[in-house]
Amino acid sequence: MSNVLDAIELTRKEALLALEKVGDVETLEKIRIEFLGAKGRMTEHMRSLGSLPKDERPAAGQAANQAREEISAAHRRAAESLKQASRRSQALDVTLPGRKPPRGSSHILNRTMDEICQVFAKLGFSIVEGPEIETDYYNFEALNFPADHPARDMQDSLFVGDKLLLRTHTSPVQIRTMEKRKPPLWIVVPGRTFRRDDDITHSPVFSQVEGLVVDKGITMADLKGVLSAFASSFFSPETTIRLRPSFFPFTEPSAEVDIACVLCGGKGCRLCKGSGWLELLGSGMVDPALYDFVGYDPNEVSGFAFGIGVDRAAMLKYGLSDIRHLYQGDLRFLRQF
Ligand code: FA5
Repeated sequence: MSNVLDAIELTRKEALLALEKVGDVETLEKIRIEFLGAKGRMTEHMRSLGSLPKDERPAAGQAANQAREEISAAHRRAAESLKQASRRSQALDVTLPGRKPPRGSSHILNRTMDEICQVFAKLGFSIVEGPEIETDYYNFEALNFPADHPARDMQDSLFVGDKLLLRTHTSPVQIRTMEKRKPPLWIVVPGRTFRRDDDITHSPVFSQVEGLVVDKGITMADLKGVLSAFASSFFSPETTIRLRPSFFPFTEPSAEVDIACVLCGGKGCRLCKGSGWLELLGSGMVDPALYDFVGYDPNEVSGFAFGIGVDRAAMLKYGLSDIRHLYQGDLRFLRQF
């Protein structure tokens, strides 16, 4: 009797050990055939029960049934864990090409600002920057806007402290640069600017590129020549400009510069409201009063300055109808450029 029970126990142990180690479905199937198959070792044990003496049969039968159930259960567990491992390896298919993380790109406003600066760099201008939080002195006073001067109303300002504000234009960098450097000066100043404005062509945050030239014998013809070269390089070679009289406290005479409408070429259309022209920037000859603030001699030097609205330049170049598209971060809009 103990021989039969020992043999069943040996088969059970060997089967469970083999199932514990199994690493692939082919081996699993071989194990199943060896232990549980029609000619397998457990089937042999069951068959041999009939030849045992009657009184030994129940115990041997019970041991054989129990061993078979245990082996079957271990086989099911091994099959399930192999299935799961294969699913996991499919989820991690190392042969698939990698997923590329989405790549960002330069915002259309930054690109426009770079393009503007590049045009002026080619004309011999160098780039200068200044602070976004500015004093009342540099933003207004030294640019010939005395306290309570009505021209301050043209730039609704955001103050952040006593006589401290978010700069309303890039013109303060004119003064900061002239204080530090002697002529000749040929500079452009790209930067962010802020006003209490908000409609389809005005944003509370916008950008400007300031230009300043101070040298010997500079005239209004130089201003027009430089800005014509800019317009034909930035927009298209056929783009013409016109100067329209205007007023800024820090330039005299002053001019708004318009470009021939980018849509109709000057014939008159919906975009230019029939006039054939689109306003691009403010400009003028540096008011000699500024030279007093920085210690230049107005008999020695003269100059011109301009301030390009970068947002406006981008809107004109790409035909945008609402400035707010530039600040909403909507990828469907941004991906078009
Ligand atoms: C000025 O800011 C002067 N500093 C420009 C200047 C420089 C004149 C040097 C003379 C010499 P103005 O307020 O017109 O000027 O603004 C210049 C340009 O900035 C405008 O033509 C417009 O394109 C842009 N701009 C002004 N306010 C806004 C705004 N809220 N949103 C978007 N663009 C604006």
